[in-house]
Amino acid sequence: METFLRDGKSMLLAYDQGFEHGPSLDFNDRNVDPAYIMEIASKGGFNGIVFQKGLAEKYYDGRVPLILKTNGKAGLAKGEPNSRRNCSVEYAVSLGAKAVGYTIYLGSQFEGDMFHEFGELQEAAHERGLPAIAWVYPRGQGVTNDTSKEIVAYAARVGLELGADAVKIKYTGDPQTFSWAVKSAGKALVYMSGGPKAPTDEDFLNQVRGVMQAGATGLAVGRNVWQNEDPIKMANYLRQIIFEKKPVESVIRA
Ligand code: FBP
Repeated sequence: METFLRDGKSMLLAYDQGFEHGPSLDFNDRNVDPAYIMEIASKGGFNGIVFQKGLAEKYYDGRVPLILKTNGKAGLAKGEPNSRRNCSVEYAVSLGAKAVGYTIYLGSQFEGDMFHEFGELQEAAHERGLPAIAWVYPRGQGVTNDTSKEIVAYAARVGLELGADAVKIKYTGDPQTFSWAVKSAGKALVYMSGGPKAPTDEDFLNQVRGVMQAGATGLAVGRNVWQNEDPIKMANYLRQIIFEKKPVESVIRA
């Protein structure tokens, strides 16, 4: 994961929501354009950008290390979530990827299929010297509260045991409970998944500060950056909290 770290910390920009949620739910006239997101990743000082292969083929320009997301599901189908691979490690490498990503829906009826596919992906990635990042999202018939201390720690642990170099998990809401997830992840690095845009910048920054206080490596965020009126300003705030460990008030008032 070295490629994506600065002083052991990291800030990644995620942009697969057009696939996961559909463009009408999350995008406006500006952020519907992947070239705009590439610009934010570069100017905002992000340590990596997450694209599906179609966006990587047409918009990735090499300015920021690429994480190729190798599976995904659209938001229209009902029922138990399943997400299958749509890109090989070889093809990801040919597009310039320095890591591969994969979502596992822990608790779904189909979790076994995703464990299996992630296992294959992780081995193929490691054979080529690439890290494998697991988005582990508890979801489906076995899950009632996907942000409880117990379930988020379980997600982190499954990622570790499946050989993920890093896990991307949801925030539990406070540093104390999130630190149990970080401990459970062991040597797998922990990234917080951003979630829907918070009501204010301060609300989101408080989450990020809590995540870092809990010992996480950083965050892999989408909507809270590129839905912001001023994504570069938000990126500047985030860098100060993640890398300089500044408190939220001093960052916002500076
Ligand atoms: P956000 O910061 O916008 O939540 O992005 C993180 C992410 O993991 C994306 O990679 C993915 O598209 C999205 O969340 C999935 O969200 P969910 O499945 O929870 O609706």
